[in-house]
Amino acid sequence: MKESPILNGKLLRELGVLDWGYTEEPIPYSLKHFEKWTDDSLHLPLNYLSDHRREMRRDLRHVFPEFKSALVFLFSYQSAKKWLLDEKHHSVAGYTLGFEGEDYHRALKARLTTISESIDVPDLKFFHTIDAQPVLERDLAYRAGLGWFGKNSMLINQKEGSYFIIAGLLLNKKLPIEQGRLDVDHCGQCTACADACPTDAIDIQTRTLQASKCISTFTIEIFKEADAPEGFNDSRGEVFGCDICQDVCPWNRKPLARVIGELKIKESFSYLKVWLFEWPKEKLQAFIQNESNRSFRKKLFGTAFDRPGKKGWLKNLKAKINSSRNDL
Ligand code: B12
Ligand code: SF4
Ligand code: SF4
Repeated sequence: MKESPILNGKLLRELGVLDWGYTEEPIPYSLKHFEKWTDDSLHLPLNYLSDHRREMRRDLRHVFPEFKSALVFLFSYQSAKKWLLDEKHHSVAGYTLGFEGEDYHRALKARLTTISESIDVPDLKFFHTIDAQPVLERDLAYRAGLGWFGKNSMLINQKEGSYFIIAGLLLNKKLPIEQGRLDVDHCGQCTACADACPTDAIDIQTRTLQASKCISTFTIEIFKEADAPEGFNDSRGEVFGCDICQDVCPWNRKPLARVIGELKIKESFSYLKVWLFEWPKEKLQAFIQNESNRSFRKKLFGTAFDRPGKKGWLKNLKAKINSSRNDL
């Protein structure tokens, strides 16, 4: 990770930052790709990408009018990922357990606040962007020199792969930091991600997905109403999110091989380990069936898992009942 007198490198490492970058550019370089994607309706059923917030994504000043620069951080979930790949479990996305079981929106907001408090620049204002804001965050990280857009559409960092969450601090001042140098494509002739995707969601020409085909959409975003995309039952038993197109990416091999340490889960979320790694599917289903939606969501509050609620979880588990991981 690079060093700067403005940022405390030791603190960043303690907070799980793999790398960081800086940009003064408010307009996404890949905007036309995003606009074509939504014009072609490839985002559906994710309507929040084409409503009034589509316009806001064109320029960071629509989100934070005082914008002059941004610091962008890559927060690791590599250790959770390594653990998940090594253990027998219900298959869940790595990010869900990457922040000690806490929902990353909450966990990273706190970490960004800690970072901002450590920056000693007078009258500096901060605006946090972590997933939920109308900001093209992969492009923000690209502009900050943190990686390239892989064919699986992930932002990939040459040294650290793609198992990280992108979070940004938009600032009202320029900082004495060199802007990131734009990375170039390192995918070459590889097509492993598109070949491995069980639902054929990836278009390697445009480096985007058909959102309606992605297991992540089906299991996290549209949890109640949709049918499983074709090919879902050929997956590894994904019950919450999907990392397949990252797990096969050669750029994630070295970073995972470097990971040491155990999976850390906060004491208050320790039940997750039991539910997800000790109970067989039938036991988890029966448990959820006996809960009211309210009490089930209350139990999961603060984790990444509460969003689909009882109905969504039962749908996710049921869709996999005949899968190859039926022995779980
Ligand atoms: C909507 C969304 C989804 C949707 C759609 C995903 C998609 N690929 O668009 C769904 C629900 C499917 C999804 C799934 C996941 N998501 Co998501 N998602 C988002 C969200 C909210 C918006 C993304 C978006 O605008 N997509 C529209 C497409 C067109 O834009 P894009 O993905 O940024 O792609 C850019 C490049 O591909 C480029 N581009 C496109 N074509 C071309 C062609 C060329 C030649 C070039 C050079 C560039 C280029 O332009 C695009 C626009 O900038 C962002 C957070 C945010 N605010 O940005 C997180 C985000 C993209 N997701 C993230 C994650 C972690 C995931 C999952 C791994 C979660 C999981 N395990 O289930 C999966 C991964 C699936 C995948 N392979 O993308 C991370 C990605 C981190 C990273 N390393 O890239 C983000 C950035 C959240 C965050 N703050 O960290 N997600
Ligand atoms: S996350 Fe899974 S379903 Fe979505 S594109 Fe990647 S491999 Fe395909
Ligand atoms: S699997 Fe291959 S093609 Fe896909 S993102 Fe990784 S390097 Fe690029």
